[in-house]
Amino acid sequence: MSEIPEQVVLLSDAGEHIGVADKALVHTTETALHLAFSCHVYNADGKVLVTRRALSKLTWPGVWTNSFCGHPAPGEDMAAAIIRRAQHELGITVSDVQLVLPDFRYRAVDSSGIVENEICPVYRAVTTDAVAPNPAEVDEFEWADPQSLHAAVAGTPFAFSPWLGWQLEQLEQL
Ligand SMILES: [Mn+2]
Repeated sequence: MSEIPEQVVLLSDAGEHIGVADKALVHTTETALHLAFSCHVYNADGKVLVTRRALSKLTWPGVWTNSFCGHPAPGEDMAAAIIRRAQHELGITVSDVQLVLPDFRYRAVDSSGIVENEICPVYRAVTTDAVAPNPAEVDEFEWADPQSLHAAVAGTPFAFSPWLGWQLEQLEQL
């Protein structure tokens, strides 16, 4: 069975769509700027979902990070991409999807040398579902008190994904 390779949207420095690329080929040591999103999922108790990236992932394997991230497919609505990835990575349905950092952008280099380079608007969403992680994406997860997570990431940012640290810094300034 063959699958169409997952594609990402390439962006100009001004954020205009300038093309598409295979997701599997875009993340290299000279990754071109592309469109992504990050999502922070909350439960009914106000806890935030923190996930540990699968050990098999190309970038930042085994690193603790925000609930989930993804790349919208060319022409795909961002909310639709978020709902799709929540189901794929975590087996959950999310609702009340809110854009909280529309202009978030970052470039980071993994210890392997692989670069992430994204315009990556940040969303928050809620779920009432039990998390059922896809082992190809998520190794472990925890529901954390948001203030405790902020303190941990601010105190030891090296123990988390770089984008989580930058996102929490910017969210604190809202
Ligand atoms: Mn990416």
